[in-house]
Amino acid sequence: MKSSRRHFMQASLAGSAALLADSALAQDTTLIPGRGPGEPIDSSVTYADRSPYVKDAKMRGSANGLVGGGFTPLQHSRGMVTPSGLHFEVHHSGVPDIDPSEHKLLIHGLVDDEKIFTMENLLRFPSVSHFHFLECAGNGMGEWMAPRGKTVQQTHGLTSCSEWTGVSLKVLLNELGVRGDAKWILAEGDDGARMTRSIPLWKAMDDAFLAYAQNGEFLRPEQGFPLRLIVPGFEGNMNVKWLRRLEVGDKPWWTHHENTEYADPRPNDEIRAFSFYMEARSVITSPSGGMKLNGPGFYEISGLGWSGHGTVKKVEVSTDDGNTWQDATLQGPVLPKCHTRFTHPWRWDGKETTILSRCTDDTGYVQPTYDEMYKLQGPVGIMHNNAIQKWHIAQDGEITNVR
Ligand SMILES: Nc1nc2c(c(=O)[nH]1)N[C@H]1C(S)=C(S)[C@@H](COP(=O)(O)O)O[C@H]1N2
Ligand SMILES: [Mo]
Repeated sequence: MKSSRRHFMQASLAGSAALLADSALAQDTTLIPGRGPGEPIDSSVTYADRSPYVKDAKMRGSANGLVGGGFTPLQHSRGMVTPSGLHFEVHHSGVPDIDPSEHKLLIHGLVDDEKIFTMENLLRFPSVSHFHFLECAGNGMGEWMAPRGKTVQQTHGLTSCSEWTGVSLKVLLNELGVRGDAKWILAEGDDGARMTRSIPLWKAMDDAFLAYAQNGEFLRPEQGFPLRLIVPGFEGNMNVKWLRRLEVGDKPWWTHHENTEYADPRPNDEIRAFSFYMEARSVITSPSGGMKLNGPGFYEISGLGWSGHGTVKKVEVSTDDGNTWQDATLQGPVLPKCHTRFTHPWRWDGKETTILSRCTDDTGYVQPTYDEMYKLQGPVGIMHNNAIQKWHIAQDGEITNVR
């Protein structure tokens, strides 16, 4: 357990051996007496609630009406999984009400055998299950020009992480027989938006899958019930929800979302279409914007790192505005294309400072600063903002987004 020893050593290096000063501990040392029986068991409950004392971890809406969705309260997150009821949502035309017994998936185009699958058919195929993050390419788009979000929910809340279960796309395509000239696949959703995206065939044959379950149960309506595409590590938009049609072709379709919103500006007036990957990013979720430190002393800095290219190799934390950096502990599990929790012990001396984190993935790619992002996209970029996030800590402990 090398990492936990390092963790402990860093903690003791940061000051005296005791992590919490006596004044920070409960003063009343009377033992709590044993309890009598609890509430009678309610056998009519069909789906359990959270503790009534847990009220703060709430979704936060970004829009009303049909276009928009909700942000994950990352400041309250622990570990690497997002509870399904707190998974962020982005809808382009509301959430359709689909009866799974009537839902069908058509696979056609450059295949030997065109087929329509019912949900019952799909559930009979061999299943796969993987933990993956899903991040909207527009996560943090409001932050390009100036720090705007108060909390990490507002600045980074369009990323979440679930265990997804379903059928490997390769297995289905092999069932139909893909023709030699095939290179791309169009995925189409069964919502009013008819969301369509072109997926390269190599990705479809690599690790893409059709998910019908999330965190141990069938998908939430908001996550695409009864069937969605999961394209691990690729921008959220390509993970088409309420999937109804896959068309195999020999070139991309250049759909609305490929032509406009999801293309990125590059130097010399060039545009990068088909960015695909969500590149390595990290953010400190605690302490973070909108929180207040309760006096000097020990705090655990905790956050999430992720990369659409593979696994998180390391996350470094700076508690002095980027002058010095230390390796954080990766809490594990460390899985490919998945949120990875990092922690770092810190003793705050009560002085004004800025804390930030920087992620490196297993390709060697290092999360950029805003200055580096500007060189690439200009200050008016919209999508694929993976720049380093800074939180300022004032002398009174107040934490603000300085980006
Ligand atoms: N059919 C359909 N699929 C869709 C969308 C949509 O509006 N309709 N939104 C996309 C976008 S922009 C994102 S970021 C992800 C969000 O997935 P989630 O709502 O499950 O978090 O779904 C994608 N798939
Ligand atoms: Mo998105």
